[in-house]
Amino acid sequence: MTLPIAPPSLPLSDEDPFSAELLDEPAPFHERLRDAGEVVFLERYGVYAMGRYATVHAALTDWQQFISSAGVGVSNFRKEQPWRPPSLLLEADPPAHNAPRASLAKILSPRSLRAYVPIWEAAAERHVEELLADAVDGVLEIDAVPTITEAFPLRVFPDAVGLERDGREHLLPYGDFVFNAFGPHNFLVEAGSVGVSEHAAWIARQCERDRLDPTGIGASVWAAADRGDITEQQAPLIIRSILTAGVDTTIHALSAVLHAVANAPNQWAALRAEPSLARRAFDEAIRLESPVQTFFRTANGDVRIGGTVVPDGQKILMFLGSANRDPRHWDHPDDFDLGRDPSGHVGFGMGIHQCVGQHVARLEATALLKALAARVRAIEPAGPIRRHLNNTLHATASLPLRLALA
Ligand code: OVM
Repeated sequence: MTLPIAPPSLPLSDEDPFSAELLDEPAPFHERLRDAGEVVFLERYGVYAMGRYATVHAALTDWQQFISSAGVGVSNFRKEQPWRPPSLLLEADPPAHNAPRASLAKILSPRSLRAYVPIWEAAAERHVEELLADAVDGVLEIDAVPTITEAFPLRVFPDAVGLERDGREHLLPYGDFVFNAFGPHNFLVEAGSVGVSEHAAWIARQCERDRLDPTGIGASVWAAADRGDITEQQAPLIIRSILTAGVDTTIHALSAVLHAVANAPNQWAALRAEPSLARRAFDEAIRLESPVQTFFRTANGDVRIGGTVVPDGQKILMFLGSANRDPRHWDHPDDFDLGRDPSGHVGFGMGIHQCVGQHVARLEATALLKALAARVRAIEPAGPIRRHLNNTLHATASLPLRLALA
């Protein structure tokens, strides 16, 4: 394969952001990337990259020049076949993007989700109560990943979508594979390939009308097809997006917020004193940890970014995680600070593709944080966090915590 050659004058980097080392600890690389320039050429992959807030934000909000329909991974749909039918949301531009987006945005709007608020709040309270029942002398040591950050979303989300019980264990590995597959065909894609066709087949079956509980979110996508908002061919692919993008992301975001409060005890105290800060805590943790680290766009025509021209068809890697800690935009960017307004972070993206499921994620997170704040006086690390490597996600394999009961 011949890779594009960078134009002279462009800053170059021979680092591999998809190596185990940089995926495990991306922050030092992000700083080098931001300092190298507005746009940097990654020689290993023959792609352009940006790590500064201003350029990442500008590209995300310019869907005409930074298109998604050629794929948002490193491989270019203009030249290669995608490994699965492209997403109608993530991998589409207007006008094709419009109807699926508008339809799903309505289904996942705060207003439509209101019915789930009391259900998820009660589920969070029960979840925390059951967990804390194992405390000894008012203290509980846990790995928060299996017991909270995976367990709670898996307790509420698949039921809300209306999935059958059997086979739900496919959800996490399927999502993990999709997020790996946006990156290069490296050791992570290789390892994840085992079983992916079974995961994908199960996911595809759950998108069928007859499989879905008639009261759930999946059924409301089919109802949109019945109204003519979307076509019957579009409905299953939109449900596939919900199942792909709605599980791993939320889980790793919940790990991010628990990791953040465990390492900032005064911020946990502030949240306990003012539980309405739960929403801000979640967004500040998304800013700080950026569970979705990167997405690509493709230059539509020769695209000028500051002093650089990215030629038509070239891939541009946007480092959301780097933009979210750019000191050119954020004060003390590496601190978890509930005193700041984190809005404008690009952890959910920005512009027409900004996360359509963000209200679902916020609802899960605030229900859980409020339930914990009511019962847990202090949270501290009980061992080092262990990362789960993924080409796109900043993910957590293990998060040992010590909880002191209120
Ligand atoms: C989709 C999809 C998959 C992965 C991520 C995502 C963050 C969307 O299938 O639409 O958005």
